[in-house]
Amino acid sequence: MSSVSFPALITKKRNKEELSRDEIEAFVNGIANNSVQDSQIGAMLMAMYLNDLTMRETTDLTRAMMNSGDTLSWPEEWKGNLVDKHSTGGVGDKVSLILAPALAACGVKVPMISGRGLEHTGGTLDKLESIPGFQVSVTSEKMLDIIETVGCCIVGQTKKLCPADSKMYAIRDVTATVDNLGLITGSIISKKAAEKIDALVLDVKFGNGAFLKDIDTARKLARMMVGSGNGLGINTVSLLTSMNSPLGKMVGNALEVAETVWTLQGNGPDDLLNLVIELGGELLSVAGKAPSSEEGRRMVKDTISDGTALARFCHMAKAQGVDPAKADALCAPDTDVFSVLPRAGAIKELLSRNRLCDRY
Ligand code: IUR
Repeated sequence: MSSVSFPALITKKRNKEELSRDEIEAFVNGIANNSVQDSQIGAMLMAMYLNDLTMRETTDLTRAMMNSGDTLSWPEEWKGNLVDKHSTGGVGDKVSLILAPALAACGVKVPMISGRGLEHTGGTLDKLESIPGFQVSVTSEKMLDIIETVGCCIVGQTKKLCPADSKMYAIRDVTATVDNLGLITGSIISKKAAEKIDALVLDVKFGNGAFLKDIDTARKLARMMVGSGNGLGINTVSLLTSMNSPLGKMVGNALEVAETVWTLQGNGPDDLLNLVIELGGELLSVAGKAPSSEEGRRMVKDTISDGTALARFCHMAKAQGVDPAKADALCAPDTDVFSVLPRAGAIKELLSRNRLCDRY
């Protein structure tokens, strides 16, 4: 759009009219190049919050946010093989740490960009950083190299990826506009779309330990995110899963890494293992890598029982900076994972008092 009047766009949305794709792009580009004032962003977010975004507006917002910064690019021969997973977050949710290497062992490529903890839920990056030496900040060249050799990596976001989202999120946070389904969808899916993946599975959690408490709202968000992902050409599927109790038995960064290793060794708790298998099966199916989700589930399960997922996890840890001897010690059969993880003494003491180890 040639010359845009931001107040006119705010007025239009305030008056409950739909914004066109060009109008949404103009506003988001204005956010990215600092030509829209923070007060205008706040006003637009509140207009969107109060009047909601249609599915079409949400997809256009997501696309514009994705295009506000760098996007990743991959070798031509990887086309069709790039997949990822996103969870809206829950207590004890260490699924990504297990699923990424399991998927890599199934032969797909997983350029997973993860986040930090939000409210009471821990972040995948914080969990991985409890392994001494694990680097989550890597360049895109290094990311390509790791995925080439390992098949997966789990890294943090750079400032250049979806810069409009960082700005919008900061303003949503102080203008009481966080919990709008269209805005949440734009924020989450734009970052996944910037990875330039072909397929995506979403774990949308509901319940008293989740960001969304009731299943109906979770279902609406799931539908919106699936619609937006598909609208951007990503084969997207979503599962609604309960967060009325923590996932697995371990909660806390180092403890969750320990439970990840135990699960990859075939000794994980059923709820965690089943969720990994369900999400992986749906993803492989929607990605066209398995003829059905049932077959996809079998593929994921096999990588855990034959040890190939654990081997990928160990390889990923080494590729992301962990001392090879330490990574081997962490993943070895019959290993004491706490000999590698920090605060081993304190954690062991806690475990022995709570007798949590017995359950394994
Ligand atoms: N995570 C995101 O990446 N964006 C959001 O808006 C929320 C969680 I809520």
